[in-house]
Amino acid sequence: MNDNFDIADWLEKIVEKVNRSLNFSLPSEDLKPFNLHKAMRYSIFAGGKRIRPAILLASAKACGGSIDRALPLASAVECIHTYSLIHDDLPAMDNDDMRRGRPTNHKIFGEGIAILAGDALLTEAFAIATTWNAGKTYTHREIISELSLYAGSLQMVGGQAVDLESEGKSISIQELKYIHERKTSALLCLSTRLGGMSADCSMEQLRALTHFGYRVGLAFQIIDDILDVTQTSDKLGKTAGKDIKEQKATYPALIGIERSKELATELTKEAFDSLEIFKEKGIILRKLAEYLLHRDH
Ligand code: GRG
Repeated sequence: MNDNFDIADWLEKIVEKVNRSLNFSLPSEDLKPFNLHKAMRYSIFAGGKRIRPAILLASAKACGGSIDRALPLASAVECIHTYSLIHDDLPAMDNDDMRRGRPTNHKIFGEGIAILAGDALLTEAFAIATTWNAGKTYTHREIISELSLYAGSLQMVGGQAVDLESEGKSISIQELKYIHERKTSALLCLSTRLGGMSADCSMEQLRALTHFGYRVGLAFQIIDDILDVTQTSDKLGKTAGKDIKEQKATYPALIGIERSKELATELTKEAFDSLEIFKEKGIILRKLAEYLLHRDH
């Protein structure tokens, strides 16, 4: 594998694989309760970029593992991510009408079913993770513990709670970092870690993957904040310009667009440094981080 590695092409193949795996794992729309299963599948197959599964699978490759073996863990993380988006869009949270280029889940299925679809996707994530074939280093107990920690109140849900309570208040850059680390970096760290664990990674590799996931996660959120100001709703597949309208604290609002871009670039460079121990096997992670830094949606 060399520097000409085509990340867009690789991502396209990964999206297909992850979609096949999710289609296999999730209950069919023909099973009762029909509407609930329809709602779960509506958001899962709405065209998400599958960034977290891609990072998980690239982390497995960096540690010499196989994509097919890591796939159930990639699907589990995507279920958690999609649940968080469905719940985030609810009127009680961010109150959004558009996600992944379509009306949000509650706009189609109603708030009650949207809440339940999110609940069921979160639960399904744990069921899918149990179908993973454990190797010689990490057990299901460790995998479940990772999923619970990074998705729970100390990480993703915690970030969302502080974000919710900060609405309409002016917050410091430290507080904004606390929110971003949990709302966004947490699932990216979870992805890198599970990818490594699926491949029996060493402690040193796990530390490097955690460092990489954390930096790329923060950079990802800063870019997300910038795109909210610079792109159209059509391009993003969700309502653009919402952060300014609702006077939300974001990196561009606190430090300006140019400094935010510099910060995302610095974080990505730091993420590259943590890939050194993987030598040429880290190329997909490196290409992914570069791709995410320059993305336009
Ligand atoms: C409701 C428990 C709970 C948590 C919500 C993920 C989240 C926390 C809120 C969604 C809003 C937001 C800005 C989250 C930060 C992470 C982020 C940028 C999500 C969007 O991820 P993409 O761009 O989306 O990978 P796709 O649709 O491509 O999967």
